[in-house]
Amino acid sequence: MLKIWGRKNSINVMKVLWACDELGLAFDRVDLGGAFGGTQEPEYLARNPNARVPTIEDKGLVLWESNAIVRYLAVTYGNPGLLPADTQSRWIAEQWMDWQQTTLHTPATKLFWELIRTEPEDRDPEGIEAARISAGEAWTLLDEVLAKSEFLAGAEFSMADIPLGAAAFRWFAFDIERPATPNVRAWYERLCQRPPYQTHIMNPMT
Ligand SMILES: N[C@@H](CCC(=O)N[C@@H](CS)C(=O)NCC(=O)O)C(=O)O
Repeated sequence: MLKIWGRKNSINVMKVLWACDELGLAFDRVDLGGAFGGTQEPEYLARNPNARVPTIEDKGLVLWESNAIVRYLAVTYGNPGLLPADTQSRWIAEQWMDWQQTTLHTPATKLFWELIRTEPEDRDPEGIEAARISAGEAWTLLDEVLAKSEFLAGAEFSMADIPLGAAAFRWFAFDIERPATPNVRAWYERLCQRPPYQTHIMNPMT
């Protein structure tokens, strides 16, 4: 059975759990990382020398990096389901998954750590403001894309929606001013209708 190492309040673990649930895949998950510790244990480092969560093992393959895992699950179990049906949409999906890691991730992570994991008196107001503006610009860019299609890689939900969909829940939950992005909001509300999103993403941030 597919094995997953990682605590379920990690956004990167959430992506994997959401993908599994979309695909109806059974898995065995071990709590690890954060308050659970374990990322520096030799046994874990042998699987994931990057010492982060998530890590999976499936059919003898050990894999880490959340978006790579979502891609693996989509290609292995998600056709049809999470893998876009046509080749061009497949590469558009890949593009948005990379964009989440390279463009949105840094400001989104700054906001999360400052607003959720840092006491108000210890926060970095200038850093929060810079991250808010930077993330707002990224979501505004996405708003133009989502004006033209229901989901990121076209008319159907796909693997592309998972990394950015996980980030969207936090973005709309933060107590901050956001630019108007009606198309992102409508896409997010479509995601909110999906039971796997409700189960794995729509939870209090800790
Ligand atoms: N690029 C990696 C980042 C993984 C990562 O930074 N995971 C965080 C949790 S979201 C982590 O392992 N933090 C240390 C810990 O939980 O102990 C991925 O997408 O999987």
